[in-house]
Amino acid sequence: SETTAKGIGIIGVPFDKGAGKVGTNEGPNALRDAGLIDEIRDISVNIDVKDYGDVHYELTKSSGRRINNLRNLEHVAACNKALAEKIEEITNDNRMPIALGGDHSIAVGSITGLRRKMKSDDLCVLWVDAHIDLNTSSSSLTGNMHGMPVSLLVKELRKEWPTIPILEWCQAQMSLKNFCWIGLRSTDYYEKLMMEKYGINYFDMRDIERMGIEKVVQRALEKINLDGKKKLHVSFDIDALDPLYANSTGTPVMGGLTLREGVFLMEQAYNTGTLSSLDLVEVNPLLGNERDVENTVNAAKLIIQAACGSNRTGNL
Ligand code: 5AB
Ligand code: MN
Ligand code: MN
Ligand code: MN
Repeated sequence: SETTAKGIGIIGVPFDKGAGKVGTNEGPNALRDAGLIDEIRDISVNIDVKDYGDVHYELTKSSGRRINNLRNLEHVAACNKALAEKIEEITNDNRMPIALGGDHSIAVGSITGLRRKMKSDDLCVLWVDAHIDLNTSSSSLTGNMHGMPVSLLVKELRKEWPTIPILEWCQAQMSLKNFCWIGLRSTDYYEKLMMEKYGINYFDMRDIERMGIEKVVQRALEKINLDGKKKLHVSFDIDALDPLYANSTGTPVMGGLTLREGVFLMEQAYNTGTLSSLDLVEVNPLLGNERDVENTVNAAKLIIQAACGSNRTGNL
């Protein structure tokens, strides 16, 4: 396929300032220490993986005006601005970027970086999550920006936001029509209102129960990429998985995807030939017991490997 990048580019985003708990900043190194990079290399002899290291950022001097209910806004803005530039660099190198979170606020930088290289309508997003992450500064009950990334990226919700000078570079040009969610089971009241108002595309855990994961993935891709001409970004929040497999995360919700469903979803995304980038977020090695951390990291690795074309039958 013409969209297939020459190689893979890993970028770590050791960031937790968008979440309510500390620890997702340890995510990238937990994945690397568990052998992620070599395991991707083992997928096939001609796979070409480059580790771009971690995103570093410096706080820009605050614009002065404080925006209500956005915890650590300066950090979230600065980190994502730096990430967007890295993602742009990786795509310029003709590699598929994989952003290792970090909390889910990093999707703002990762999707903004991708979108700079294409028309907004040429990109579609599969958001795999227990949560819909559609809050605004006025609707959020927590002020945690990992619950707000989508609303910062889409034009439909631009009017719900005050002007935020330090986020000016994030232009909110995506459309909700190009997003589809899988795995939902915990949405806030205001988020549900928006889901209705904008006719948002989603498949929640009940849909997975009824249709099975294969149909759900197929229908989701039909909704956002019917002719397969768009590039596909998958933003995978590890809390989409059931806490049995991924308990080391800040906002676990029972009754989630099995690891097999998560891996299958990603295999099918890869098989479209349109998969062109991935976020794997919300792994928090400081939460849970030793076994939880091991399970969560291993689950995340399997999801990432599936995005790189690993095949459970065994690769040639
Ligand atoms: B995650 C909640 N809706 O806004 C909020 O893990 C949870 O990136 C957000 O999906 C969860 O704080 C954010 C209550
Ligand atoms: Mn979540
Ligand atoms: Mn999320
Ligand atoms: Mn979470």
